[in-house]
Amino acid sequence: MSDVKCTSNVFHPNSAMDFLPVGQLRQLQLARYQAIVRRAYEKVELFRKRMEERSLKPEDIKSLDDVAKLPFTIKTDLRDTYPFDLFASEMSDIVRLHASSGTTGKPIVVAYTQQDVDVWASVMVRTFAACGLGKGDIIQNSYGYGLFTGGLGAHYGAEALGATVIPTSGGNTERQIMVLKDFNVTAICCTPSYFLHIIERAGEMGIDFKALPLKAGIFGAEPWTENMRVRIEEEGGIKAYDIYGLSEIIGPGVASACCAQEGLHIFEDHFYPEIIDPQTGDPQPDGTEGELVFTTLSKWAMPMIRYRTRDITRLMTEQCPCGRTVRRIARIGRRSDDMFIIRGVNVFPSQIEEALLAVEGTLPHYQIVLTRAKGLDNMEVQVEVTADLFSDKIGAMEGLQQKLGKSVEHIIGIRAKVSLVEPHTIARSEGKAKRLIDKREM
Ligand code: DLL
Repeated sequence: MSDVKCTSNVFHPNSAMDFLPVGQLRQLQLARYQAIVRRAYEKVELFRKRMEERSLKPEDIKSLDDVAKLPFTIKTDLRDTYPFDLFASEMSDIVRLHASSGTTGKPIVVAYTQQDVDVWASVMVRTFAACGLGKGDIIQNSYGYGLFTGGLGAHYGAEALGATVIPTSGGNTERQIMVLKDFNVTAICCTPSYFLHIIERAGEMGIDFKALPLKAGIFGAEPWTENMRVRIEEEGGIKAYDIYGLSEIIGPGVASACCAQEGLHIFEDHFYPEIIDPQTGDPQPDGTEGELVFTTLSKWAMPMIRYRTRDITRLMTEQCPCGRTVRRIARIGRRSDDMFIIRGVNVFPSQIEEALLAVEGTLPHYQIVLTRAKGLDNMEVQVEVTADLFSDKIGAMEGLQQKLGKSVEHIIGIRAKVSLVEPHTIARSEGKAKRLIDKREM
């Protein structure tokens, strides 16, 4: 608590585990790791077979270093065992199912016992507390309710926190704005791109966003950049916190930003992190960028052992000014699988966003369109510009276009056609923004 940035640190009894001495935390993690491997071995056929192929028994996990011997679990394992074959509990002990998009048409299914749902609420309480919220806050939950884990995950956490939760779910932006304004909402939960849409619509409705009691946004479920955070904070007059999670592990509540807003603390007593080289699968030392892998240490209905998230980040081990001892992950800007290759160069949509937002006059609404003509790949970046600029002289537009082109080229190393479009021309999303349109025939 040495840093002035962290004066808003809110302590909630559930957060005690965030501050555990590291030695104690490692002991707890090992005991839980051993128990969950035993459970998965005894109850889940796919996992047992993979252990047997490696001549491994649960008792071979004697230290946390031994976990590197265990097989990985990947997204297609969930597709191949669809719908219920990874469950370790009887259906009669499962109180909730959620689903998320898979690699093919079928979704992946995830399950929770009552104990799992309780753990989920408790890690969401720790998330909200880390973001400075507590009893007395009025939380508008605009994550989608339904099969998506965002809505119900945040909902039960907000209730357990003792806050007032308004379950608006996603969509109907004008009603969202009415609720924000009339119900004295102090925090909103949604994707960062949807929040931008809300601010923009509120502006058109003549609402002064900064005059509202809203003080925090609990944003996640899609990659966003530090530039975008700064813009949201300026335009919304709020603190914008990054929260991370994935259905396979629990949903939201795996990791959260804190008052220091530098990286996201992992709730390590429930989710054991590793960073691996995405090509070789080899464990990487702390601080090295690579693919994030999680083992669920307490998830009873559907234990996940060494699940490869495809999210690229690094583990930050330096002491955080907020005082939490659990490790952090750096903001996740990209996945190992949303990468596209154009003219032999690997590109991530978040890199394009960064290039665009580095230039004044653009709005954070953009789309990347990939086409192929006569065997040549082309990339067009369509980006909305402010209304003032759009109505301005042709010269100014051309100047901006060139600047953006250079900025993109500077960051990704190849040229792209930049098209400036009027505000509101790019389709808005109420959930995850669709940034990439790949029209190439692969
Ligand atoms: O998006 C869970 C969630 C809901 C997280 C609400 C945060 C808030 P899935 O639909 O399974 O679960 O998608 C998980 O979304 O592997 C990341 O690639 C991406 N993702 C989630 N949060 C972030 C974030 C939910 N803060 C996938 N930054 C993950 C970057 C994120 N990417």
